[in-house]
Amino acid sequence: MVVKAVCVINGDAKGTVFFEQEDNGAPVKVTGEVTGLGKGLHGFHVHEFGDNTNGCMSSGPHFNPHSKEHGAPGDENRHLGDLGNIEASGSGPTAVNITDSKITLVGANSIIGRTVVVHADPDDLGKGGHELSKSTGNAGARIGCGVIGIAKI
Ligand SMILES: [Cu+2]
Ligand SMILES: [Zn+2]
Repeated sequence: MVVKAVCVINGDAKGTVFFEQEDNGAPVKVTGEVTGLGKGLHGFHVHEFGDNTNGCMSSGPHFNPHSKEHGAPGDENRHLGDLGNIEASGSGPTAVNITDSKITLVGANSIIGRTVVVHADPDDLGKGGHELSKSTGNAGARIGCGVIGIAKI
């Protein structure tokens, strides 16, 4: 059974992102658009809490139910929420087009009810050598976020 979720991102960066998973265990397709981004790479993550009471800060750290280090989407040792970067061209909306085989929309580790955060800076994917590389990718400020909800099919 196909499961669909949606996230409306608000802040200096705004957008809508859709999530779709064909079956439990299948990869999740993440598609959509974000506006308001400066040219270049911007960290793009699922953070732990679907709590925006104090803006994007209330969403907590990267969603990490398996107690791993921050990494690249293709790494085995990565947070579940590590979706890497999206790249803004500097003109027009930034497309989001990610297929990820670690996140899921079903079961105990579902990302539904958690928060997508878009960052001001590039995610160094754990390899930047900065003190924050292994926790946040040193991706800087949280410039847009939104809670992931169940989508109307
Ligand atoms: Cu983040
Ligand atoms: Zn992470």
